[in-house]
Amino acid sequence: MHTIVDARVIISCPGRNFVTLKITTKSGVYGLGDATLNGRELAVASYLTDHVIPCLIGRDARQIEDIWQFFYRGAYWRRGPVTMTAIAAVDVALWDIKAKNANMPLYDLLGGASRTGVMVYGHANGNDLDETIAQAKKYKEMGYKAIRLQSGVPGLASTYGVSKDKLYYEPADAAKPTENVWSTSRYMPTVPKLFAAARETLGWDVHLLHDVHHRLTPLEAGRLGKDLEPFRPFWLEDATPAENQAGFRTIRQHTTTPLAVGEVFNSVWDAKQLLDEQLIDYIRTTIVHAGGISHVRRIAHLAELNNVRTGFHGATDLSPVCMGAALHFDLWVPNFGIQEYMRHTDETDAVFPHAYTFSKGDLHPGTAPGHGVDIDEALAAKYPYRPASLPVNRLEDGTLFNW
Ligand code: CS2
Ligand code: MG
Repeated sequence: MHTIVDARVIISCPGRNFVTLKITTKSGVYGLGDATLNGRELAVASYLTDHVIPCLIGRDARQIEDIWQFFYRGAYWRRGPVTMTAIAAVDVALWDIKAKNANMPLYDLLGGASRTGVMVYGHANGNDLDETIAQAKKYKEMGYKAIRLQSGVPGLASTYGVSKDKLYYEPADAAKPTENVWSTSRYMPTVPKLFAAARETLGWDVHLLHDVHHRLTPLEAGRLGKDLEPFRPFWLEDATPAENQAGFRTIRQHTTTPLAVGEVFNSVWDAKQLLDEQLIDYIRTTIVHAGGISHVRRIAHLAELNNVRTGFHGATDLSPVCMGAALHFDLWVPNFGIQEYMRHTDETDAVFPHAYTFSKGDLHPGTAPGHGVDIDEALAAKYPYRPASLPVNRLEDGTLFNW
């Protein structure tokens, strides 16, 4: 009944590429895991097909932890985004199967609901301050309690987070990396003006967030955090590249603005110093890129010991399968903070029918057994893979910089 008899990788591109792992047991019960790594989808698909699936067939699907350890310790070349995304897909699919066999929603299997709903934040962006504020007003009217603000920068042709289409933002916009131009000195003065205008227009009963997207030095991040303090941001995200975790000590010395980081992390080791030293306030590392529920649960527990809350990544390049599973985790985890919610397109939602719903600024995963997300394989087959890469950034003098 519990023996894994089939495991398949399904690649589909309903507007953007998604990679899904479907594991089926002898009883016919199957589980789904998201294996999408934006711009590196085929690398994960190959890792699963060539190195994981041959070792999965014949195993007992109930042994989630043993299977996790087999693919983590057994890989020898531990960690890394490709490996940990592949392991995550297996892990989430097996948790989906276990919850279906228990005939309970995944959050009940994890320990039950700790809250009535999952507070989410939407993305308001625009080419300039006025456009961004106008979008933010629409999100507030839609009932969002939290809104991320990203605006164009005068003098720069493009910048992170400002989409051509206001609701759906997809940064992987070409087969080969698009080259964007960046200027920190042009950017720095724009964010405090944006937040001042937002507070003026939206008031104080809405959380406001901003994503720096890895583009400042720790000292510059301290400066920006201090400049934003009068406007009480919910968080400043990815203020500086986090390979050098100690760099966050500098930011902490200069500002009380809450800090969020971790969407590019793929294991607890990427965050351990940040958590042990309480250098951040929210950890964004989510289940699709960090080994699945089994590993992110460890990260969340270490965060809990250090007054850090979860703030999972939830961009459109994480599939509805990831969103569905993340919402079950969010509903259960004691140190929940917030969940990012970039709505998927209608064509994506049609490929991935799901039980989660939005109401009054919260998402709820639903009570369907498992994580509540399925895949319409016939429809998925109608959207073939399309090469797509994330952009790169250069400074105005041509220096290759952080995107
Ligand atoms: C962003 C993402 O959602 C976020 O906070 O950082 O849009 C990120 O740029 C993409 O997920 C990269 O694929
Ligand atoms: Mg981000």
